[in-house]
Amino acid sequence: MSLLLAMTGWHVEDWRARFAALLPDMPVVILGEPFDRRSVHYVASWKHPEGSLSGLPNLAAVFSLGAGVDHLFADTRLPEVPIARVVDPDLTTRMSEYVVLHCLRYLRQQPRYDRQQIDKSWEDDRNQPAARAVRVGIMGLGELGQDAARKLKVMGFDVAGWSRSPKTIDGLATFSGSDGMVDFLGRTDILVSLLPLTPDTRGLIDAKLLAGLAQGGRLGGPFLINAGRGRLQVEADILAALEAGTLKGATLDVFETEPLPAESRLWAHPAVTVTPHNAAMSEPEAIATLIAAQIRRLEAGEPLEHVVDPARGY
Ligand code: NDP
Ligand code: OXD
Repeated sequence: MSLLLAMTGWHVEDWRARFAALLPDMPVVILGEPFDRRSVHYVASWKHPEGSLSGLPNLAAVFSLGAGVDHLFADTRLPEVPIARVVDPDLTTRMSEYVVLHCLRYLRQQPRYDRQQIDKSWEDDRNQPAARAVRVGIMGLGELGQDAARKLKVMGFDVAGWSRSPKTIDGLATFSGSDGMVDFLGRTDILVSLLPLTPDTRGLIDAKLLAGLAQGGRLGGPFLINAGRGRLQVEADILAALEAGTLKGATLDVFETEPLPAESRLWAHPAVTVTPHNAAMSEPEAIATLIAAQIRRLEAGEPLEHVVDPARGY
């Protein structure tokens, strides 16, 4: 019985070493190296090549090495076995750090001071809004969205959230579905996207959505932070809104095409911050520990945790 690691773009050896230490009785095999397909009971995947998981007759479960599972559902030949994703405090904490960092950068006007420093310009217009006067709207109130909301509230921001199904969360204004969208956007100065990529969310951050954001807020216009998935956003619409001045700035960790192509205008845009899809990286120590515990649960006849619903796509 073996665990197959099927990943692209990450350091597979770090994961192999970590899983081998955690599961000493389970051989760890790597996609691309020779292995017996009948021996594979478990797969840990990050963007495995399409079709590479078919023909594994004893497969019992597939583990996403990230919180998102769109990379799995992109495979039209994905075996029909239970799929579990990452829900882990290490990853969640990393994402909240990213969200709080970039909300604070906008609150404290840091991009502007970075530009002033390059110009050796000492300008202070004495306009520093309080966090309580800045309205953050989080799209996606799941594991990541709710933790980010809690931490933004500790910093004093006025936080609301939007999700697919209605929610009641202490101290948080909540909105849901297409009915709640207009009111949610209309009270948002900093829009944070922590949505999964599904057929319903693809292309959601477009010209229409951006036009609905609050224009009269204390930051002088709205900002966007997208750390969900790149295909949620229409990059041409973001650039157009920045150029029209209806969007003041954007921090993007994820892109329609990754790595972000050299010719993308986002790279050099003065109002755009680009990070290389690492808002919340999966750290092998923490995430292999989570998956090894899941495998031990299955081996002990206990149910898998954090199972995703293929019909919802997340
Ligand atoms: P969860 O599944 O816990 O939460 C997803 C949230 O999105 C839920 O609140 C859900 O609503 C909401 N949602 C889903 N579809 C819709 C829709 N059509 N309309 C409105 N709301 C919707 O996911 P996580 O919080 O754990 O992760 C979110 C995403 O973050 C991941 O899928 C991944 O894409 C991204 N991510 C990015 C990382 C990075 O480094 N950039 C790292 C980790 C994750 P409801 O509550 O009603 O179900
Ligand atoms: C994830 C990611 O989904 O890193 O965990 O994008």
